[in-house]
Amino acid sequence: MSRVVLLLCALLAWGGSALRAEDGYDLWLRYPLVSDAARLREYRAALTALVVEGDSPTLRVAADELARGLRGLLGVEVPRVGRVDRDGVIVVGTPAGSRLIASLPLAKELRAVGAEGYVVRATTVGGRRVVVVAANRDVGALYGVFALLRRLQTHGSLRGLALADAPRIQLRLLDHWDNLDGSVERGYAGGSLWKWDELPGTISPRYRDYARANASIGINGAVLTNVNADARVLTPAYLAKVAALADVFRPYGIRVYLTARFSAPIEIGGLKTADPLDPAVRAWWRRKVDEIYRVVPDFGGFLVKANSEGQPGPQDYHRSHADGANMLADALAPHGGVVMWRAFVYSAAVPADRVKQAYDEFTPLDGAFRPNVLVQVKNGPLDFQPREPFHPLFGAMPRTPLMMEVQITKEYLGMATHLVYLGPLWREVLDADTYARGAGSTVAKVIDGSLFGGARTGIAGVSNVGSDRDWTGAHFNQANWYAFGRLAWDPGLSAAAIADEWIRMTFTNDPAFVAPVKAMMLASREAVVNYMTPLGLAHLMGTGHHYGPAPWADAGRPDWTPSYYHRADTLGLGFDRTATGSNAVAQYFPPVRDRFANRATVPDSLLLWFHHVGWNERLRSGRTLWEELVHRYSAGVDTVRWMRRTWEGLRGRIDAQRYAEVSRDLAIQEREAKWWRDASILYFQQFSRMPIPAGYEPPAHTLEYYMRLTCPADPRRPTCDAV
Ligand code: BDP
Repeated sequence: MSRVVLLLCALLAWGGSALRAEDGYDLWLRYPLVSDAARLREYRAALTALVVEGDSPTLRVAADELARGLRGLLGVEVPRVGRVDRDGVIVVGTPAGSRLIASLPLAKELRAVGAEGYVVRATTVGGRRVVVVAANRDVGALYGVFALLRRLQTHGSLRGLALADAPRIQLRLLDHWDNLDGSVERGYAGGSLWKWDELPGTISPRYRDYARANASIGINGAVLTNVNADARVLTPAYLAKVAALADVFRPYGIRVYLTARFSAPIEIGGLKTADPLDPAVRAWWRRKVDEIYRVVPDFGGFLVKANSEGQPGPQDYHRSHADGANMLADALAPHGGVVMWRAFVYSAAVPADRVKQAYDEFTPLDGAFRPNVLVQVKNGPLDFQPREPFHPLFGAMPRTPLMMEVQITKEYLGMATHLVYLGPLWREVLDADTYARGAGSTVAKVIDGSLFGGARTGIAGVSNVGSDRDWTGAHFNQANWYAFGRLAWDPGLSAAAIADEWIRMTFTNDPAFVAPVKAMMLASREAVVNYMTPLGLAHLMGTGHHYGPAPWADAGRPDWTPSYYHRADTLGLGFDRTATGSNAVAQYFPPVRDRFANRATVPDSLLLWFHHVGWNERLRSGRTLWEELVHRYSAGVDTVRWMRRTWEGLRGRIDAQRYAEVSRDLAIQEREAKWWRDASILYFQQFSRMPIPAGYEPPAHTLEYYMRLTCPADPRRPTCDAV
């Protein structure tokens, strides 16, 4: 077909597709025709053909992606050619595989970007204008291709194009909490993406699209299975399935990892014990690991949840976490695999303050782990709440590589339904200053290895990807997958910049859409903090489903109940974690410790996390605690209302299907924000015994009404219709 005809076809297709219904499957890789005419002309002149020297599965997918992207964005077929025979050739490759790339003066730039980085630049070859996508390894070239496409997708100029980038963190992983029966532990994005019953014979096309999406944001590993592990995944039948997935992911630079159930030697190995110092147990794991590497030669390693929430672990045999981790590490080391040992531990015995336990158990083990062990620490010391202070372990284990684990799936933040952009939450944690080595010792520097000079670095996000057509259960949840990848690659990126590129790529470059939607996204995290857990409150949700408000819930062990955390009484509200209380604050370095411990300096946002505050005490705003509480809860609802109005003003600017689906979810979110507010205010009012201050909306129902509500069992959208 001639170029003209192709162009016509593309234009026709575009005419109908500009606002065609979209279901979200294409994520941020939609590649619609560039709508800005000047940019389109610029791109068509600058990008006319493609040269890929060298051959490998990774280079092939890079070339395919580039061709696919250009076909959509430019509306023309960009031909593969053998050499630079015209202006506008894109040259992709590595110095090792491409003579052309090797001949260019890029050695210094390439040295600086390491194994996974890339250099993308406009230059000339034999007097012809070219765009070079160069890297040291093929996977870097793939990342460079995605960087170039991102530039086009966001309508950036190609003039003087000179990108050079490399990931600051080595292991950038998605942790899937997926079970072998196809369910997902609190995944809330539908069922598991992995069709274990069909594998290895049937390979869903979604696996490849999942890998493309991950590679486009630099994610280079996937833990396939739930931390609450099932030993069966280590049996030969399942390993064949795991190998099939690994084969699909490999060209995209993604390694697979598995969760290792500590008692597997007993459950599937027929041993009497799983004691990590027992020679038979050690030999069993060595054989098992060798077997895994026979089918998955680039297997990444194990993620382990041990002696936490009833999971088996080395303490069952009076051994330490280090004994357990090191045993697995010794089995993996000959193959280059790692152990990610989770610090999310708390024992069956209810501790005085649950948030202290990880620090108390792990700091004595600093330096005791093998070099291929990383300790994986949640961002905060409790459990993925809308807001927590940063985890005090960051900075406190200078001789141990600490990975950070964040939760992309929003277990405690409205799950699939609520629009909550997590970029600001993660930015807040990464920027938190631990003061471990004086001012500037941020969490980002702990996990990227620059503070203590550790050899291994990593970050993991609990995935929200599932089997829903839109992958994540709602369109805006895709932004959190995207933001996690971008921050894992560069923990210095701003939440606003990430939101900006995601909106442009996912919806439209129309400034009248981008600006208001970005504002919504950036306000959304503080909104959820306000309508669920303002002022440093935490863990007020219903037991089991973790969805709606239930500050009154009192079933189960004390440290799973809201009253353990909020400590409301007639005098005041909040958990005293200063020296007069649990003294958890002592786990932070000075001056952070002093700032949190002192009522005059603790930020309002963490006030009730660290202090029990009298109902009539005045806060910085001049309002009393009770007034401020009502104020914040109300502000959270107001923000959601504003988000909804903002969205209503955008009708017609994007396709109808996604617009309508977001509208539907925002309506649910508004209803539920009010549910949270009203139920929480009424509950705390029993203790404050004060009226709702003038000017604030009265709750819609009585406290008894909210206490009687039960959520339907659908964990994806367990909205209480009666709210
Ligand atoms: C909590 C979840 C639970 C997980 C646990 C974990 O409620 O389902 O198993 O964390 O991280 O957030 O191990």
